[in-house]
Amino acid sequence: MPRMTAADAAVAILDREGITHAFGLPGAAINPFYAALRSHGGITHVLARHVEAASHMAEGYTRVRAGNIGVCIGTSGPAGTDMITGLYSASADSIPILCITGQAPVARLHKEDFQAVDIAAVAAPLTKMATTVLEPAQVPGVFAQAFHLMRSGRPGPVLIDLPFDVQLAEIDFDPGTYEPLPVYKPAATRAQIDKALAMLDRAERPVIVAGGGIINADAADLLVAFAELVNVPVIPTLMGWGCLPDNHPLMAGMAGLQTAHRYGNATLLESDFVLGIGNRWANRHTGGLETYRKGRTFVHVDIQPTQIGRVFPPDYGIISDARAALELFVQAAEERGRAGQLPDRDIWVKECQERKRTMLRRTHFDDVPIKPQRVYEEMNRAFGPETRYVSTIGLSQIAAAQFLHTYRPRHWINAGQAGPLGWTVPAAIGVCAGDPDATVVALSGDYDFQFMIEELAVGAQFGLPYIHVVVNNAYLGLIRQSQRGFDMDYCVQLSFDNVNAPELGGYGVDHVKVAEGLGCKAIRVFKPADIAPAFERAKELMAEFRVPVVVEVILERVTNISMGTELDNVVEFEELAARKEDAPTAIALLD
Ligand SMILES: Cc1ncc(C[n+]2csc(CCOP(=O)(O)OP(=O)(O)O)c2C)c(N)n1
Ligand SMILES: [Mg+2]
Repeated sequence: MPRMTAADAAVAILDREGITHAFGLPGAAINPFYAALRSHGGITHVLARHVEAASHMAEGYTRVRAGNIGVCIGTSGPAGTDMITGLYSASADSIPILCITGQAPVARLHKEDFQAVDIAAVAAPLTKMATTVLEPAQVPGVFAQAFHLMRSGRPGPVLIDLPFDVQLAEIDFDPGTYEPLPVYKPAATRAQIDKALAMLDRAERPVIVAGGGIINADAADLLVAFAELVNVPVIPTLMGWGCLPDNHPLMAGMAGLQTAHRYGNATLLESDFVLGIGNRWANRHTGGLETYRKGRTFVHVDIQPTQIGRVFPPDYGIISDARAALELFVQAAEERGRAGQLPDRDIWVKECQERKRTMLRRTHFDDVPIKPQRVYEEMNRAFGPETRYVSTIGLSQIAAAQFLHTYRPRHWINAGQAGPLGWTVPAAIGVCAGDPDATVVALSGDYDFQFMIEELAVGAQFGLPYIHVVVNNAYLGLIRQSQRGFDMDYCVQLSFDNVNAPELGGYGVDHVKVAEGLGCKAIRVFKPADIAPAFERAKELMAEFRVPVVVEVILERVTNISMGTELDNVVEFEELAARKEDAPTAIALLD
C-alpha cells in the first residue's frame, strides 16, 4: 500500500475528483497542504490578495461550467473566518465550493493556540458539512464524503479543517483505486409529472417560473424543449436568468421587486397557474405573498424536500432534481402532443409577447452626467450574446437585470441571495480562470468595486483579462434610495474632493489610478457618446495586455431605479419608453 502524508492523500483525491484549480493563500498552519500541492504539481493555484476573495473566486469558478467545483484554501484563524462570507454566498445560492483550512495541532486545539478558532462550528450553518479532521486516517473518507455531499441533492459548500499534525501524518492510501462516491439526486416519478401536467392543462394563463436549480442541473435545453412543447411562457428568476434566451418568443420577462421587467410582473399578475421548477420563491421575486399568490394555482418542483412548502404551501409539490423532472415533463408532453391533447395557448402567448413589446423602460438619455440606463443600452450594443456578465448588488446590479440581455445559462453570474459587496472582482477572476476563452464583463457600483479592488492585481498577475464596468455615482446608491423612506441621506455619501485628482469634480476615489497601480488598464468616461468607443478600446487593451480593463462611467449622482414592495406597486421614476428610440436595444421594440 502506498504511504503518504494525509495532505498528499487529500491533494491526490482533489485530482481524482477532477479539480484542476485552487484559489487561496498560504499561512504557516496550511503549509503542509501547500507542500503537497507543490509536489503534486497538477493543480493551478491562483494567489488571492484577501482570503474572502479566494472564496468568491472559487464560487465564480464553480458557476461558469457545469460540474466545476471551486476550491479555496486558507490557513487557520482569520483565513477561515474571512471565507465565511464566501460560504454564506455559496450556500444561499446553492453553489458547491470546497473550503480547506489549516488548523492548530490536535493536542493544542484547546490550549489558546495562536490562530486556533473552531472554524467548523463557525461554518456549520453555512455548509453541508464542516468538520475538523482529528484522525489522519479519516482524511480520504472525509474528502470523498465532501464531494459526495457537494454534488448530491441541493448543491452547496463544504469546509474541511485540517490540523497541522493531521496534514503531516503518514497514512496508507492508494490514489490509483480511489473512486468518487455515487451522487444522489431525487427524481420525479411519471405519475407525479402526469399529475402536474393535468393541472397545467386545466389552466388558462399558465407560466413556468424557472429557477437556478435548472442551471445547476444543466437542464436549460430541456426547459426550452418543454416550454416549446406545451407553449407556455417562462419567467426566469434572477438565478435562472439565461436558461432560455431573452429573445426567445416564450421568454416572458423576470418578475420581482427590483431585478424584474415591467412585462414580467404584468404577465405573472395576469397568470392563473405557476409551475415553479428549481426555484425558492425568494422574496425579491415574490414580493408580498398575498399579491403573488392571489387567484393562482402553484406546482413546485424542487430537489430539496424541505423546500416544498417552506415559503408557502403549493397546491402540489414534487421532490426532484430539475433535470430528472424536465426529462419526464418533455417525454409526457411529447406523448400528449402526439395524441392531440395539449391545449392551444396561442392567444395567451401573444398577449405576453405584446406586453414584452410595449411595457418598456426608457434607456436612451443624452444627459451629462450620464444616466445609468444609457450605460446598459451601450453595453447591449457592445457585448454579444456570448458575454458572461458578473455582478453582485446595488442599483448597478438591479438596473443591469432590468436592461441587459442574457442569452445562455451561466452567462448571468450573480450573488443572488447574499449579495456581499466586493464579490464582483474576485468572482469575475474565478469565472476567467474557469473559462479562459470567455468574454467576461463585470459590473459594479463604485462601492462594490472598492470593497475588493486589490484583487485586480490577481487578474494582472495571473493573466486573467476581463472588462470591469464601474458605474460611479459616488454614492451607496441602493441604500441612498432606500433611505428616502426615512427622509434621510445619511452615511451613504462617497463623494469628496480628491486632492490628487481635482478633475474628478468631487467624485472621490480615482479608480483609474488605483486600477493602473494594481497593474490593470483603465478608462474613464464622462459623456454618453464616449461610452461605446471606451468599450471598443477596452476590448483592444484586454487583447493586447491580457489584464483586467476597467471602464469607469461617471454617472449622475442621484438616479432612482424602479422598485417596489409588491409586484403590483413597483414605482417608476423615469418616463417610460414611448417610441423605439427610447429603448433602442430592447428585445422586442415598440413601433
Ligand atoms: C457586505 C455588505 N454590506 C452592506 C451591504 C448593503 N448594501 C447593498 S448595496 C450597497 C451600496 C452599493 O453601492 P455601490 O456599489 O456604489 O452601488 P450603487 O447602488 O451606487 O449602484 C450597500 C451598502 C451589502 N450588500 N453587503
Ligand atoms: Mg454607487
